Amino acid sequence: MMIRFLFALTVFLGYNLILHAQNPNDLWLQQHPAKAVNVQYKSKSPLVLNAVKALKQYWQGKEGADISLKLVKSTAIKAEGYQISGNTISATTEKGLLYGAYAMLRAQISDENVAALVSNPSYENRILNHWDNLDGSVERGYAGKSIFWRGEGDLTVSKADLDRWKKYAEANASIGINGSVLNNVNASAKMLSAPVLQRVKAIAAVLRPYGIKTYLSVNFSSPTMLRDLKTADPLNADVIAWWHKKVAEIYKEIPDFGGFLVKANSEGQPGPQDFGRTHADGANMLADALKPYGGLVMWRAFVYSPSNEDRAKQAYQEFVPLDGKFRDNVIIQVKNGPIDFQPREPFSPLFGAMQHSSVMPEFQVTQEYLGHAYQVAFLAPMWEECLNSDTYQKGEGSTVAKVTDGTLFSQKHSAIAGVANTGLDSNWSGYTLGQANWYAFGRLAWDNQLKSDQIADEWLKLTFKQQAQPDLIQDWNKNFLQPVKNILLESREAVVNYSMPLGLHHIFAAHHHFGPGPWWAPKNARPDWTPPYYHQADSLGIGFDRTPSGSNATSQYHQPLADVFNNPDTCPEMYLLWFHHLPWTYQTKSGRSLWDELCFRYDKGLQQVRNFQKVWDKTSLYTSVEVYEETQAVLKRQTFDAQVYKDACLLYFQQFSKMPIPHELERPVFD
Ligand code: GCW
Repeated sequence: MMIRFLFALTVFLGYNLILHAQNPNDLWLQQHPAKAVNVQYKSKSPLVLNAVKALKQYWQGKEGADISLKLVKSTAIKAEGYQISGNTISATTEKGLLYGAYAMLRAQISDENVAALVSNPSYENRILNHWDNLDGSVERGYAGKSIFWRGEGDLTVSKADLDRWKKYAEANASIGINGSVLNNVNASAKMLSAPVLQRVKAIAAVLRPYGIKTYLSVNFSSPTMLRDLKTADPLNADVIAWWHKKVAEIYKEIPDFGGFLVKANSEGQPGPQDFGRTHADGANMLADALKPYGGLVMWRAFVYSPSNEDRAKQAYQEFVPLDGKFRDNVIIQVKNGPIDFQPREPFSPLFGAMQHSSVMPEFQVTQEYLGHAYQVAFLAPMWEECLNSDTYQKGEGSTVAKVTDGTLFSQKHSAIAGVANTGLDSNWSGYTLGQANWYAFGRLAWDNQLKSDQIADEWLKLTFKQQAQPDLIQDWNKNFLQPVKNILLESREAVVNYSMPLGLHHIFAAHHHFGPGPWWAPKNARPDWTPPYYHQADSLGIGFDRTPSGSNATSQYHQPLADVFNNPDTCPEMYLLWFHHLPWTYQTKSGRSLWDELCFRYDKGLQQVRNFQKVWDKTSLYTSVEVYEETQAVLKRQTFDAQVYKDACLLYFQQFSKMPIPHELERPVFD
């Protein structure tokens, strides 16, 4: 009797352990017992073998189904695209078969309808940028140390490295990412040294069978920094020869190397302007070296140097005059907004303005300005907002998506980049819900018309549905999916509300960019870092005048947008203080004064996050204990942070407005 009881207890405990154990490394590819599946395929290439492996490892469809992978000729299926009809996955390339296999697997759990659908990627190159340094640190990384680098002194490749890179590659392939830039745009010249290139080669070898090309960020002064030359002038014959030789050396080791990402003449980084040359001179010199091998140059338009000019205007001023002067293997990489990855910015006016150059969006997956890994912020709504912004550059409907993906301008290459949020943390992204941002970036890069709702839905189903205990699955949608999806979908707006609503921006604390600091100024600060630079709060009002009476940054937008932004009555309220300096008593759309509206928005953000806590608290049965408690802790911290933001900012601004906090907001903070 006792033995039977103990046996039953063991089975029961074991059962619960299995249900509650989530290997954090699983990401959205859950290692649940797969059903049997037969896969027919002809090619033995690593890409196809990985497609077969994925199907066998994760199959949740009909037991014993027969699936076939077919390479076909088709004009409808573009390179890397696929078609699923019935049990057949067709593609014109092996990469397409791999993506088709993952799409089929995704559909089994997310209920997405992929049947008979041709799916082609919006962008040819879908790339993660890692701001990882050789010493293992990650700039703006909140998930631990680099997954690629451990320090110059330790370039050996361990079994743990190989396993991790493989898992990373598999996760990327499952969402269609096909490129990785392995190091920080603030690049060390040592990246191009022979021993480091050996490690790059080893990484590339792991990523390749998953369809991922390897790229490097390069320091423009590498020839001088590596002490080979006395100049890095892009028009100097020795410099040109140096880069040609270096590129040849790289391709000898990595024949499918993707190319270079370059941050030049920005935030102190060297660049062609140091030699009186232009961005085009610099980019073209590198492009010429890469051209014979099919390599690309992604030249960043994030140029930022101290000046008395409005910072939001700088990139447009430097780059638009160069439109049409870049080689066809150069892509200008433009951050979503004109300043710097703020919780909300209008789109960069460069989108659609450079009609004779390839232009690609750069999004930030890591939450530099959105609470690091301490706050829940699902970023798909932010990227969706940018992609769907109308630039009007070719008439109504010229969205950022359409001016960058080749729909409106015949770009030789199209691409999109996301600054990764990955690190050595066992949950990869610092907090588990942060994985949704990695997932979302990949999905939007594949299909720039996807809706945030669908992406959140998919990610939650893939990540959590199979963990639910069988007797709870019936109520899973109601008790877990819907409420948690609402948290995700509302989370970015909540961050905007409690940190910088109504178009306020860059009022962060110090260099770490976490927490409020509208008062912050370093010693002997440059003019653009001295308050009230970004918020311009004074006794008369608040906001940055970017209309013709101010910096006139609005003139960089195409009509009718410039006019829409110029008029505070037509300017979308979410950008109000981005473009206007308005009196504290200005009447906002709600009928409240600007001051009262500011108070309400800050408070709303706080209440939203407090509500997220209450909703999440009810989900304990649906996730592992670790994820439940970890998310609880994140939301608790976030509520605290939101309170600090609200109190600090309102107290600071109140010294200028000299107006009282609205009575309605006088209530206990936490109920
Ligand atoms: O947002 C700023 C960051 C820097 C970053 C820079 C850039 C890599 O604070 O850390 O440097 O942008 O995008 O180059």
